[in-house]
Amino acid sequence: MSRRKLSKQQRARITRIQEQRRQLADARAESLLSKDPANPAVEGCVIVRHGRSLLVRGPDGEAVHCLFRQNLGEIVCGDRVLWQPVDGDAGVVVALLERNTVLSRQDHAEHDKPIAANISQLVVVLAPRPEPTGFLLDQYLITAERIGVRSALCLNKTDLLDDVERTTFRQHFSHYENLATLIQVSAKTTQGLEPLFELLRGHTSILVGQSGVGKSSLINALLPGTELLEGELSDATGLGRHTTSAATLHALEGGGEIIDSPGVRSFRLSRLTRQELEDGFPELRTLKGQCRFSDCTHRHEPGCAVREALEASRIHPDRLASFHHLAEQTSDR
Ligand SMILES: Nc1nc2c(ncn2[C@@H]2O[C@H](COP(=O)(O)OP(=O)(O)OP(=O)(O)O)[C@@H](O)[C@H]2O)c(=O)[nH]1
Ligand SMILES: [Mg+2]
Ligand SMILES: [Zn+2]
Repeated sequence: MSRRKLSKQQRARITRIQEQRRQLADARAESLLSKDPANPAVEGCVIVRHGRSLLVRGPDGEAVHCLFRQNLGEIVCGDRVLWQPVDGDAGVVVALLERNTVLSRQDHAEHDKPIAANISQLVVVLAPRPEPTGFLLDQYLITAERIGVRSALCLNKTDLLDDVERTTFRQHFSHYENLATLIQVSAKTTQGLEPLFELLRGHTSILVGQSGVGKSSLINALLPGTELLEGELSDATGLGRHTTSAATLHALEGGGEIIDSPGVRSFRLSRLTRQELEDGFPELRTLKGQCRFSDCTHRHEPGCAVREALEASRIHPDRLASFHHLAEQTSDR
């Protein structure tokens, strides 16, 4: 059942239960801290969050189970934290360090919900199956523009296509080549994996996209050691397939980190003003102030620089259609 359909009473009950759990988690964290008050706090990076507990990477690369003080806000994968070792091999996170970047999506109540922090690159994964939607891709690219990270398109499952289909598939996205790096790869045959490695080197990247495009498979191919874990998990669920449920960070050999994220059916942008939306499209941003009317909608006005660019093939019609679609949802419409 979707959140929206819950009654007021049900919502109040959920809020009450959540608050009780929060207080319980806080009490446990404080009780652990009081047992080992003298341990100095050390810096770490959040590998994954499961509800009210975290897996944090310690100074020697070891993974430590941590509780966290509940007044620290939403801690997510990729966050840098200070944690205090307690009780043998566990820890309590006592501070959240400043973030360089944060990737968020909107939840049902239209609140921004962080997904991952401190990323420097957003890699949108697409595959011939499930069929890609350009609209979702555009929303990711706008987000990357807005938070100031590099973006790339990774076309996976090329083994499912013959040579002609592969060329067609790539051509379908060729107009994105001005906006993002384009890579064709197969997690199954590992063809094209080397350029992907190069792209990721030295960056903290997040793989995003629809469920089933092969994000986790790509990470398994990049980091053969993790394959075992995925296989075990997938057998344990009995589903024969493991659907990622929480954003998880993996260290890459040779430097850099990669975050696997749960698949989405749709990605809701934060609520933007029309100007913010235009700024999310580099090809529109460069034409800023060049239309005859300052409130030009770029649909039918005379002297529209955007429509001129469209006619001169400097803007792709699908991108402009995406813009118009999204403009209908801007906050200052
Ligand atoms: N033929 C082929 N199948 C692939 C390839 N990569 C992944 N698959 C298959 O696609 C299915 C989904 O792969 P996952 O890696 O679980 O996809 P995901 O994007 O992580 O999915 P979520 O975790 O649900 O978001 C699995 O059955 C994979 O075996 C590929 O390169 N070629
Ligand atoms: Mg996955
Ligand atoms: Zn215009």
